Amino acid sequence: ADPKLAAGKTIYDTNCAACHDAGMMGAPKPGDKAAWSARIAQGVEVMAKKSIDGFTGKAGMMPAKGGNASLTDEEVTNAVAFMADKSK
Ligand code: HEB
Repeated sequence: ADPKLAAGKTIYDTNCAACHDAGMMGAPKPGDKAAWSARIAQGVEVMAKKSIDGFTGKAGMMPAKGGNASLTDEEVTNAVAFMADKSK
């Protein structure tokens, strides 16, 4: 198992799941391939940058670092990699 994905799961569970597990306000659910295929096609680096900076898309508003400014860019990137891995 990839240690970055394991680290990403921990970050995801504590910082991202509140919105993403429930699909709250348009947040794509990990495992929902239809919701993720076009996002994954951008590449993890692009998704990570958008998640670090925050962005508003067609589905809703993704807050910068999920609203937790104390997360490092690497922690957010690992969480994004975990989500993408679960959804491909
Ligand atoms: Fe989120 C989206 C990640 C948190 C809400 N996100 C998203 C994405 C990703 C993520 C990757 C996709 C991107 C693209 O497409 O490019 N998140 C994430 C993470 C976290 C989070 C990693 C932790 C840090 N979110 C979150 C929260 C919330 C959210 C907390 C609520 C509040 N998101 C969201 C939404 C979306 C997203 C709504 C969708 C947007 C659009 O429109 O697209």
